[in-house]
Amino acid sequence: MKNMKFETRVIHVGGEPDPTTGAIMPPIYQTSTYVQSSPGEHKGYEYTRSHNPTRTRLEECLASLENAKHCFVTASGLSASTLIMHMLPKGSKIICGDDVYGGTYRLFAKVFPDIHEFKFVDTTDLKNLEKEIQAFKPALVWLETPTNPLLKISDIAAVSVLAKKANALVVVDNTFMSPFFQNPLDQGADIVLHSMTKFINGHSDVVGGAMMFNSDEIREKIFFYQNAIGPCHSPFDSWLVLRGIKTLAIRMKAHEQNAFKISNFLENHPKVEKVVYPGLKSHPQYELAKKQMKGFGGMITFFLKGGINESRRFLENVKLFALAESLGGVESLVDHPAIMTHASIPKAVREQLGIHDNLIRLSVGIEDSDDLMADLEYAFSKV
Ligand code: P1T
Repeated sequence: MKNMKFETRVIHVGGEPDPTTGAIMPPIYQTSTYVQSSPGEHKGYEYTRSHNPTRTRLEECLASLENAKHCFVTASGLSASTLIMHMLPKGSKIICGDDVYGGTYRLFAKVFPDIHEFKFVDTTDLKNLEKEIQAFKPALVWLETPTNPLLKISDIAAVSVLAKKANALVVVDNTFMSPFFQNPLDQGADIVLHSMTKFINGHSDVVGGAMMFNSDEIREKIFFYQNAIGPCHSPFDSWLVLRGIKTLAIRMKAHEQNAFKISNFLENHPKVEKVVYPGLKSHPQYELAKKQMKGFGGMITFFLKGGINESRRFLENVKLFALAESLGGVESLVDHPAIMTHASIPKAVREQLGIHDNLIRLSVGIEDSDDLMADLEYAFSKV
């Protein structure tokens, strides 16, 4: 299948008919353990914390989509990040982009500082990043691109060159683009990470994470920690993702088509101060976005004219856009990062980054774009 297109691989890799019955859909191996014929003699499966055939199918599919040799899926996106942190020797130094998902920030700023040392840096500024790498000597550089929620874009290929010179690994959280729009390993990254909860599953009914990479050494380490710590993905959830992922290509195209229209609508709206969408020419890294991404995705961030009161009025009056944390589902969601997804970042840090009270994040779904814009217009009229 290697030479086949994404649209074919997403349906058929890991989606082969069941060899025993011919069932076209993969069975859910809802089992915790596997019978052995003699101690240590088994068919490659011993216990579901370590391996499960339904999960294996999903891992094969995801590895193929990121052009990777290996993939592990985990209980959540954050548990995938946790395993990467455990893989590093105690006392490692990590440079992390300054604008990341609030839960990632919390994990690095509040959980792991007992074990590693972290520095949050603007990874979009290559000159500054080079200086920081030389001075701090990190073992790993963590990029989220585009970032959550400011949609800042880091140059994966250029950062990978800088990191490699300093013998540092590069991890890219590719959640916002999904493997359909961006493949960081092809651009020099060592590990790509996804919250499968988002676009990969696409139906807001599963929490999960995934990591893809080519190194056998990383595979050994991640497998050890996944098995030793235990954040495994349940067979049923893996099956749901295998079901949801089949439409990833058409969903991403539809998300993007709607996001394009809505970003233009917002850019011309009198109640909007500023819109950030990688597909807009006004995005400061529009040229880089065109170069490293195959599309611009379904996430839009915008700043309302006003402050917290205007944001509340707007958020209380949207109807189709559901006010909820998360993103990447077929249904449109709206989020207020300062109060919701990024509340764990101290206010002073948020303000410095630009996550103000008038910042609103949209996860544009695949409904009809006119209905979505009418919904936003109604909420604007109430502000
Ligand atoms: O929620 P979980 O599956 O553990 O994934 C964490 C995560 C990792 N990386 C990025 C870029 C993310 O956006 C997330 C989760 N984000 C949200 C829940 C949110 O609403 O932004």
